[in-house]
Amino acid sequence: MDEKLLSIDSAVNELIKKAKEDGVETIFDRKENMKPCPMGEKGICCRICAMGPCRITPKTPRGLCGATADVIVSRNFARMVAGGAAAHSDHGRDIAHVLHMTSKDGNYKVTDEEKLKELAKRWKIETEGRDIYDIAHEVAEFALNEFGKPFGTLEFPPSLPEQRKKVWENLNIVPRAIDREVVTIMHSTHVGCTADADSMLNISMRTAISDGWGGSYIATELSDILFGTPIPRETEANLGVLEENQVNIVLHGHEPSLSEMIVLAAEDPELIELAKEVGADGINLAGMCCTANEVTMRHGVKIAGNFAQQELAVLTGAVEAVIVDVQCIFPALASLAECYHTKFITTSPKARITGATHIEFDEEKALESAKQIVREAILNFKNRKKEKVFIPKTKSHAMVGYSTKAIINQLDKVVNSHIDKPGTVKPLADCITSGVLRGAAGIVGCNNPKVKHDYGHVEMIKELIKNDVIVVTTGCAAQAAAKAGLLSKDARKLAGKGLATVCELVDIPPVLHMGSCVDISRILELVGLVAKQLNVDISELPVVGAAPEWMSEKAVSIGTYVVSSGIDTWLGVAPPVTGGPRVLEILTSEMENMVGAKFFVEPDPIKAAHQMIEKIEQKRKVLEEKF
Ligand code: CUV
Ligand code: SF4
Repeated sequence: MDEKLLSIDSAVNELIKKAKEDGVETIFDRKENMKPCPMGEKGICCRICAMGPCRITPKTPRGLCGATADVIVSRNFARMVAGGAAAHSDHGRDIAHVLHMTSKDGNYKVTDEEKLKELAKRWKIETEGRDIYDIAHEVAEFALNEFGKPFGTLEFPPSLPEQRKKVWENLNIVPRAIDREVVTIMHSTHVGCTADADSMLNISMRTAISDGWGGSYIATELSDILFGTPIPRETEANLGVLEENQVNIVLHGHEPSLSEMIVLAAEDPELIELAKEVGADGINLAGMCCTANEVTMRHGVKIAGNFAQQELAVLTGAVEAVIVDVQCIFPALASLAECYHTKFITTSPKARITGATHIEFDEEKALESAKQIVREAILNFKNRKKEKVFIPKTKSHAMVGYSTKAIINQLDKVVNSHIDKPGTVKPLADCITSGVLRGAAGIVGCNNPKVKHDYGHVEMIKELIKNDVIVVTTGCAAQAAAKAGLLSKDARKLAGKGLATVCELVDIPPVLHMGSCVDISRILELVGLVAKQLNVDISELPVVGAAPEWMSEKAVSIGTYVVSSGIDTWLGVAPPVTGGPRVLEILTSEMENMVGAKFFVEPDPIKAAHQMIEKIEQKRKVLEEKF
């Protein structure tokens, strides 16, 4: 196996080599030996009841109950959507609980009062003359109610264009309460319920929409209220951000309620003193996966790497603790950490891992809990084995923190205040209608060893910006971009003339880091606002999406809500639906007639980028006739 082929990131390849020398295995080794099940790959294996498992073959075209390939594939797909929507939305719910816990003297406070009041007004909660914390608690209760309210439909944010809502109404896919949609999928996929691919996919769309425009949107808005709405700031990315002479703590997972407290704890003078006592120069925090996105957007905490790099951080031998909460955490970290001095600390009852050190994070005593966890890391510094340490030199400069509000602030730089009022997305809409920017692309999602690490993200982004398509990014895609230097303002030199000019005038990089996976709601918000500005539906905009290296159920939910929102979406890895001809037909063709967008599958990121550009130009033609 040629190790050079595994990643475009030299830090990754160097550490894969170290793994061999150290005699430990990583995902890259396990991938070599894993032979995926061909049934599972096509989605035609059903384990929904104990009469099975049933597998669809030419000799057995139906399960014992009579379920066809399409029935089985569509149910499996729906359950992936449910898993993903549940993960994002439960994260949103946790954040709502934290908002409900805020008080003037507590660990958790309201940081963005303006955003809180805006949201309160939207939800018709009285703000006049009230204590900010009374408002916060009522907003939190309102949000919590969105998960399980018995009647009515989801409260949509004002960024959702009316036209889009009509599309959903006509298809009967307007979500009701968020939990209810997830439960409906679990119910409908139970043996003896939905046995119709079309209906199953409608239900999937409704659930996915409740994630993107519901659970995830709530997670983002409430996180901003609690911890601040991100503004542009500088950071660095890749394993080179780990420090030889400091206590290195890697923050991995998703919910900012934990990582925010760790950031605070790491600033505690007593703990910094303790770090010095054990012989370190200080405490160095570095993020991984979406937690990295959360804390870099709000504090500039450096990014250690993305999903495929979590084991490699431990392999440097220089990490005192990997602190995790929920989602995207390799169970492999437990046994790997044992080969080094690293403490692998789980904190959430929702994600306990055999072999890990479990220190439950108590939100009621958040800062105290966080300090205890940081102290564990510091005390572990003495166990570091110098001869086992290897920190790759590689790191890149990046700009992060482009919330919708931050983008609008940047756009204000070019507003001619005699004609237009500041504080809107009009300059962006103008750039798109005039053709200076051909369009926009959201590049999101994970790493997947089926794709050469980071290759899918980086090549696609480069090709798009070269062709004057502005890119917004979240998740592990954003981190791939950061490591490749694409989030730096310098990356303008890789952009086409139109995009480079816009970047210069507005003072932004050509690729904008908009946050974590739940922050894809920021992308929906931005796109929705541009559509409203132009009085068109989202599906009419020259806007596309892609997940070149996706792997999680969350990504299936995301893909489904992005397409349901009217944005054509390219996947670099085929979802397990190829065994269901009708399912495939709906996802890759018929959805276009239903919601104005569909899925494309293209493993080659450059080919995919050109398909995306072609789609953008098609949409432009129609749009230009309107203006
Ligand atoms: Ni939530 S879902 S690997 S961390 S983007 Fe990264 Fe993002 Fe996928 Fe997970
Ligand atoms: Fe087999 Fe039907 Fe049971 Fe699935 S639900 S395992 S297809 S009998």
